[in-house]
Amino acid sequence: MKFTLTAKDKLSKARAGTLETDHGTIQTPIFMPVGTAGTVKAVHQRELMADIEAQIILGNTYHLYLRPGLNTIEQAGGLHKFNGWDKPILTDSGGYQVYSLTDVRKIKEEGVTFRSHIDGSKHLFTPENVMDTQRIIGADIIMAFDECTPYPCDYHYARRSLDMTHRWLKRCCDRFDSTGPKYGYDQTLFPIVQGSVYKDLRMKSAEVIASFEREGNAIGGLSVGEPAEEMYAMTEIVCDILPEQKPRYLMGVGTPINILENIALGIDMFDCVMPTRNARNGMLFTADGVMNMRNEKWKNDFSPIDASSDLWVDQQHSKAYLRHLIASGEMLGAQIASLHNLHFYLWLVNTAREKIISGEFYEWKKQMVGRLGQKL
Ligand code: PRF
Repeated sequence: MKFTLTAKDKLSKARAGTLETDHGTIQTPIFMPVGTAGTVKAVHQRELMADIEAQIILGNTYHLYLRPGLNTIEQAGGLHKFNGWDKPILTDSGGYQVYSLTDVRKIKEEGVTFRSHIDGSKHLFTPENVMDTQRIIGADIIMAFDECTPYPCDYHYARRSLDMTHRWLKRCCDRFDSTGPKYGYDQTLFPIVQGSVYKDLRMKSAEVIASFEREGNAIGGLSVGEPAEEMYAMTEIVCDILPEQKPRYLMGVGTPINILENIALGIDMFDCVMPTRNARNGMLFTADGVMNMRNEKWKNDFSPIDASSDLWVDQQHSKAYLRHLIASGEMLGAQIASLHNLHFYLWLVNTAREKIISGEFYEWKKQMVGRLGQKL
């Protein structure tokens, strides 16, 4: 993997770059649609490529390990072959899903014991077996096994958890470095900074993570319920310590405004379920704020879903039609809304990139944050 910085904004810490993987080049800053179970929910791979122009998608170790299981993915020749997506894939380690999706769990030095949310069966994730699992899934970028602390989190718990996440990271690296890729293309491991909302813990974690000298670094444990200002403060502290020449990935963030503010602080990569999950509930993101498509006020509005968009469905279909589909629980409603939201998120990060390169990012961001904060 190779990361090259293309441009740096003068009035903020925003950067534009390129990240080269064996499955293609990613232009940063980038948003990665979430494809938890090997599918970006309600969006076909052909639409991801042609309509949304997604450059990389995410998969989840936790879900793929439980279903379809490693045997099937390995026999298919890896996740790219299995799901027919031959561009880059990043997998999260399960270091978040086991905490957010399973309630029966034990966190010990060895790893985490949990029960499947599907059939209640018992499993153990360790730093070692999670590396092996992600080798088999075959993602281009794989994530370290961490503990994402909840919010709020007591200082002493956050410190103890952080120390364990760092010890787990050493075990992740040892295992990852002593095994090779399974399918002939390169894989790389990103470590994850934790430390809750405590400045000293975040600084310490960023220093430890940087000292591992991996090809990219991630920030976890944010966007878990803390006020946005606290999230930005932590991102800023951490970005000042993480090496400039390597990509920085902020996990699970966020709203369009969160994305712009974090780009301004030096983040290069994002993922979030919000555009797809909210789409399925009838919420559309636009440059002028969010629209709730369940609202009566769209009932007889026959104007295009988004007149400013060049996405086919945004021009082809009216707000009234989409409202009808969503209100009736029609599958096509979820499909159109998901396409729209992902297209908007990709437009947002692509435009941020263009503005960083042209030197207009700071002004544009200020103006966009104002527009995005409106209610339609
Ligand atoms: N750790 C991992 N995945 C994550 C997070 C984390 O802290 C977050 C936090 N927003 C989202 N996804 N492994």
